[in-house]
Amino acid sequence: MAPQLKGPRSASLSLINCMQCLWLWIFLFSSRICLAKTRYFDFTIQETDVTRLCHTKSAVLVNGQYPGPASYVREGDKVVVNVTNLVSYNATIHWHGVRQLLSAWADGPAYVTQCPIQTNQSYVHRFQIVGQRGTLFWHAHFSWLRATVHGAFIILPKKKSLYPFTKTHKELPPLILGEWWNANVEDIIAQALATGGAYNVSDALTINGQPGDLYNCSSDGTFVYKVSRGRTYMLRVINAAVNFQMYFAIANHTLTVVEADAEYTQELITDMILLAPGQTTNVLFTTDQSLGQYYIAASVYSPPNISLVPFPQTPTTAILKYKRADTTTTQLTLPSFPLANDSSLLVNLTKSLKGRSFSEGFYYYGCPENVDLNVLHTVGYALQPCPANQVCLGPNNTIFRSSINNITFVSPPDFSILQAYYDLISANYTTNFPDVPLIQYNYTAVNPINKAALPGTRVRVIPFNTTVQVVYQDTATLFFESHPIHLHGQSFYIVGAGNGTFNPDTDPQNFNLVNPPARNTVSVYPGGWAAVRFRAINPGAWLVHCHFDIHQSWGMDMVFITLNGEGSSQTLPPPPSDLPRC
Ligand SMILES: [Cu+2]
Repeated sequence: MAPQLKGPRSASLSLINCMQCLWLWIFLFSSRICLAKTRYFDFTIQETDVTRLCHTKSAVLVNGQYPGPASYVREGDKVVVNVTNLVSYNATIHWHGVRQLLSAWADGPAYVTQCPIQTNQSYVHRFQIVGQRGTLFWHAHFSWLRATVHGAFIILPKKKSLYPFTKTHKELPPLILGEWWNANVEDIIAQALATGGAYNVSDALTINGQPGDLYNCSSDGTFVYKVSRGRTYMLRVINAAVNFQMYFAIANHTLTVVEADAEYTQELITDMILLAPGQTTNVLFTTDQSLGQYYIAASVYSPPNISLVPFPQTPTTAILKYKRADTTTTQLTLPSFPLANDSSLLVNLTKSLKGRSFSEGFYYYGCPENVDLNVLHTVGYALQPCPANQVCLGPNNTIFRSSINNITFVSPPDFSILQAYYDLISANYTTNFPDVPLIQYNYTAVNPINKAALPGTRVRVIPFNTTVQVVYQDTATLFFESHPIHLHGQSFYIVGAGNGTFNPDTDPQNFNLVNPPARNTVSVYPGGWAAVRFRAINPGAWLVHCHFDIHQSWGMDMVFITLNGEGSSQTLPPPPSDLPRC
């Protein structure tokens, strides 16, 4: 029989019990802290000399590293990043794909959620990783600084939570695709915008900042992945290139896709993957070949004729090196890539990539079955007339622009859209972003006459919890292109894609509402369309833009403002006191 405690003895024991409670409480509290840590990072944006292709230039880097430092956090963690800008350019850092739930102020696109961090200024980004895990990256979100200001951002799953795929022997260091210019990249975009013409294409594609063996003066730096034979590895592939989608493959090795844009997918076996700038893909592969060395390589996918959109034609390479391989005799071979303008891999992968079942709890919300707001956004090139007494280098003395629904985006100069919205200052944007193109025509017909776009800073305001469907429709205004459209603040489900002009009566019948992949960036078929759905549950101002920087610079951007819901869990908190001001 359990002792019954009474009287004074009981009281003294209660006191002891209370002390134990206190210790227990301290223990539980500290273990909670252990589970959800705060991760601190210091990013210093500075100029550092970098040599590639026998050419040394002063590049804008974070902490002197190219690519920048890989940041590892865990699902549930709080993240604190102090970014200090020591270069002469304005700068911001964007946490690409991080949902920034109730922390829109930390998202980073210049003049959308914050003014840029000016020279010798700092900004402490504070946000929490809520309900997501996987491979993402951070990059500058001002002008074209992200060409060299980028790095992996890896969210590990919660401790003791397993990956929903076969256990691998090891995770390899992340692999980042990029582009290298011998010239100063800020001069490249400044010149393009000043002349209205095309920009100077990059001098090399890169893997982890290195062009690889096929480029001049580069083989010494080629990145090497060392592996053991007979093992399965996971590789996190990130496309941080500025203006090009890329095919990616490992010679003689089959890839199994298990995650895209930090969302688990059903396993998809393929020889080759395709990544647009802004997209990430985790692949598994088994080292089942004979002891040797194999090229890991990437090559441009670009649908337009190369005379219209020139691109670097030499693949970038790294090396997969089996331990104990004889490196003196093995001849490395390249994977065989499709033609640069062959869209069949894009179509095949888009059709075959499936998300994992929502019931597994990996998803923040399931794919909306019903849509409150259904919009059509055309994406395409545009031409503006040349100002009087000026020479413009676009076709027939015009200025190259690009647009969404005939609006070519203009950044507000004075303060960010989110600040203006929060402070109820409406002067720097208007809320009349159209839900259908201003000019409706046969979007994919040959050479349509509509090449015009109205400059404007227009947003679309959506009430909290709205389910939104956007159909992105490519246009033939100049020529077809596969635009990678990126949504900030949340992922969307890619429910459909097709060639030609979207048919609102018949195409939705073929939508996948059962297991669509969730992504933050969708590659629209050239001369076709892509349909995405999301639920607006994150209050803030969320930029949508083409992740080709040249198209973003030319105005292929718009902003969704998601209104607050009810209560503090659905309301954007006030801006941090150190939010950069213009
Ligand atoms: Cu584009």
